[in-house]
Amino acid sequence: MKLLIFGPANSGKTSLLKTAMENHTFIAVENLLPTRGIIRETYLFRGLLEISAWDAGGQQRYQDRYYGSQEENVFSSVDLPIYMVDALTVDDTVRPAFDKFVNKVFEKNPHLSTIYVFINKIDLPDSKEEKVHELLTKDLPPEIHKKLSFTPVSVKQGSAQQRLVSICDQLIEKRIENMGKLNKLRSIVEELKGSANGADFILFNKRDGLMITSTLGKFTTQSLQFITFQISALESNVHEIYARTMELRNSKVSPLSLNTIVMESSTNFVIAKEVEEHGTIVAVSRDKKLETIQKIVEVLSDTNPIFEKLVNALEFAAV
Ligand SMILES: Nc1nc2c(ncn2[C@@H]2O[C@H](COP(=O)(O)OP(=O)(O)O)[C@@H](O)[C@H]2O)c(=O)[nH]1
Ligand SMILES: [Mg+2]
Repeated sequence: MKLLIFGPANSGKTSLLKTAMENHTFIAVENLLPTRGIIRETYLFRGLLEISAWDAGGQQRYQDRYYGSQEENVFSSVDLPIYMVDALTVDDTVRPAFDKFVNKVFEKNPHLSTIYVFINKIDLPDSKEEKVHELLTKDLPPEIHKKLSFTPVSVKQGSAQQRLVSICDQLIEKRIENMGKLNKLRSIVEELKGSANGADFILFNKRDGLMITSTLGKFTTQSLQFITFQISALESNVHEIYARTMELRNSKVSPLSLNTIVMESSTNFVIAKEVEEHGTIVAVSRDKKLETIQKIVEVLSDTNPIFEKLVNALEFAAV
């Protein structure tokens, strides 16, 4: 699936992709260098939908190439076109650049139903999103206007990412192959639950941190804010102690891998485990019996057939 994001330099395009698809915080991407030319990146959104994102640097010298020698390559076979403008700039360059993009996208992709327009940075006090909307829509032919979907957003506050996620979710629901993958993963997490005293399992996609599926159906959580479990002071201390213990036992030290974390509340166990490089699964037990934790650990062990099935299903989705 090809996502093409366009718009003037500095409107927030790269910030949006990095925060929504790679789970970086806004602060981490605040000092990005301007994008030079087009950057292409492949994402597996929610572990299900393969997205090839084309992020087009906005400077004029690049713009000329997009509409010149690179036109066929840039504008053909677009599935998800996004135009991003900032809500502060109202000058006479804004509308011609927008018209050019809209016309070219529909010319090259006559069957596309929607171009999504993000009016960004509405968190800023001098944001003029209504003026910008007016500027972009004034005297637009109705047949074009009805194919444009405008949303005032802020990458800084997270509403732009929410909007992008919901657009991509709609795409997943329209695609049979994505729904097939999702149903398969759903039935695997149900199997895990059936073998673990009814514990609930929630599966996350690692790169974007978004939930893929769970035994509780769809619900919203924050995206997981880690890519791999971080080695903190505690873990390096544990490693020291382990190494020393093995030395005193005259045994070999094998590398400690931190891919499972067990926590407890007064009534539950909560276990988080990495599913190879693709995902992270979190289990919440129904009780605090030792037998339950044993079952969860067992079912999540690398050699358990259900867990293997989960790894394979996620790998398959990643192909
Ligand atoms: N206040 C505010 N700043 C933003 C927002 N989105 C992006 N920025 C900032 O705008 C600048 C340009 O962002 P960038 O993603 O590089 O824009 P691009 O040229 O369109 O890729 C960066 O300093 C971002 O931190 C937003 O929603 N609010
Ligand atoms: Mg950029």
